[in-house]
Parts: sequence; structure tokens; C-alpha cells
Amino acid sequence: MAELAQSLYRKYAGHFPIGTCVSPRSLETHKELLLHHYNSLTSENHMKFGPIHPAPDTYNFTEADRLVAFAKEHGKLVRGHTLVWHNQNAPWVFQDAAGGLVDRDTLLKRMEEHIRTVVSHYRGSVYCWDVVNEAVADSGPELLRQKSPWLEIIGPDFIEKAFEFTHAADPDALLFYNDYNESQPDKRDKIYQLVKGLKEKGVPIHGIGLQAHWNIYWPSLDDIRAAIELYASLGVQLHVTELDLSVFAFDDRRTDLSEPTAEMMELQEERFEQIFALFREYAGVITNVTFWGAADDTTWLDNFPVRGRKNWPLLFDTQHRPKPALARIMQF
Ligand code: HAH
Repeated sequence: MAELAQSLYRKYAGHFPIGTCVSPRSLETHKELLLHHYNSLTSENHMKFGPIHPAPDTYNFTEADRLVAFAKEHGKLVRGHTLVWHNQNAPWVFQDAAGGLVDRDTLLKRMEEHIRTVVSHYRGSVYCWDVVNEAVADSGPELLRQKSPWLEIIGPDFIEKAFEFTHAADPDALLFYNDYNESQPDKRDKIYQLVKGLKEKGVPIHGIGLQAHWNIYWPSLDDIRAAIELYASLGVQLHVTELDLSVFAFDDRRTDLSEPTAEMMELQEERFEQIFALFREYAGVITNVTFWGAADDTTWLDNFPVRGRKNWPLLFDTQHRPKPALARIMQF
């Protein structure tokens, strides 16, 4: 059993909740870490469209309900992730009876029914939703990601519809637009434009989710700060929704390491310290900081962007022991 350091979420109680994503398995395998260090939980996969609504008349709430029960039992917040995304959908959603693409009105009805059912089910238990995930284009002149069945079938107003349906189902939930590469200047400006447009139309949106899938070299502190400033100027809350800090630059596909080098660990410690100092500086606007994993033994980066390679991106090691980075972000 790993020795318990001072509780991360208790240390940050005056700033923002500290979260992690969880899986059905990690509720057991990482229970001690979850209880001691995190006070906000996000289902990594089981509130996504495919898993939770696999067939037109079939909802599978079992796993997400277990997470919500666990959170209730232990006094943890739950972030809802995610209602409308171009990935991890059930194929039926976009198909008509003949196997072709469904028409706009039918897809809007399906979206409404899906959102109403899921959001009502978790009303009062899930305090905020990533309503739309990753709708902005990574590069090029287009504002929106072109390869999305939601955009292709419904058109650009799929975004505002999703927020309106969610708000109707739970008027108390905080509603977020969530995306990655959120601190990269070109994409940052597009996310800003999108959310600004939604706000001007009176769409019920309360926040921007910064996924924060970063690494020890990128993005610069200046770019992160500029993104926080720009998004905050819209008068919305910011959640850091999926934080991890890979020891590899994104284009570095090396697979020769069985543990991170001392230099990587040192850089990671420094970066964690700087990033959390920045988050604390903006604690008036940053209202949740969630990691995309509780410890280095299991994270989505084990298979992205290189299958079967560890990235050691979190604050706890593969044995669930605090890395030196933990102490660094507790010094204030
Ligand atoms: C995130 N996408 C998703 O929001 C989350 O639901 C998933 O579990 C992991 C990461 C980040 C991403 C991606 O999936 C593919 C390419 C770039 C970024």
C-alpha cells in the first residue's frame, strides 16, 4: 500500500476542486488515491454516446450509475463528459432505416431525446456537462471541424441546439464547451470566436473546458496564460478538464525507454509547479482542475499517440506513489 502524502484536494480547497477521470475498474484499483487526493470525478468513457446509448431504445446507465453512487458515498463532485462529440458514437445514430445518412430533423430529434434522457437521469448528481466536445477545426480556415457527422447532417447550429437541449433538461447544470489544443494561438482564437458567437446569441453556455493534454515542452506558459485571459474575457468559467503532461513532445514517437529519464522528471516537476502556480493565480475564473487519470499505471496516453508506450504524465507513479511533482505543487 502506497504511503499517503498530504491530500491534494484538501490543500487546494480554497482554490478549486481537483478531479480525475475514472473507469469502472479504477474505482477499485485506485480507490485509495481517489478518496484521498481527488474531489471531482469524470467518467472517462461511460457517459459518452456509444456506451450509454448503444441502440435506439437502449440506454446503459449501469457503469455511470456506479460512478455516481461512488461519488455520492464519498462526497465527490461529478463532471459529465460528454453529450455531443464526433467520436465514440453508436453507429445507429447517424443512419436511417435504409442504412443511409439520417436527415437533419431526425438527427435533431435523436440528439434532443438523448440529451433529455441522459441529463435528466443525472440531474442533481452531475453538476456540469461537457455539452459539445472538440467541434472546432484543428487547422485551416474553417472555424468548425468538417469531419463530424453532427455538422455534416445538422449544420453549424448543432452546437447551440445541444446547449439548449441540455439547459432545458437541467437548468441548474453548468454547461461547457470542451476542446484540446486550446492554448495554441490559432485554435484558441477559433474557440474564442465560437463561444463569443454563442454568448451573443444568448445560448446557455457557462464555461470553456481546457482539456490541457500538454507535455513537458509545450505549450509555453505564455500561451497558456494568454488562452486563460482570452477565454475569461468572455465572462465564462474555465475548467481544466483533462490535464496530463506527457514526457514526450507530440511528434516524438520513441519507444526505447522503460522509465522516464531524470531530465524528463525534473522538467515535468518544474512544469507542474509553474502550471499550478498559474492556475492558482486565476482561481477566480478556473473553477475545476481535472487530470485525465489518477496515476501513471493506466492512462489513455498508454495508447496515444503510440500504442503500448508509457508517457508518465501524472502526479502519481505506476505504483501510485506521489512523484516529486506532487510536493512541488503543494508548496504555496
Ligand atoms: C480527449 N480527446 C477526449 O475528450 C476524451 O474523451 C478521451 O477519453 C481522451 C482524450 C483528445 C484527443 C483525441 O482523442 C484524439 C486526437 C486529439 C486529441
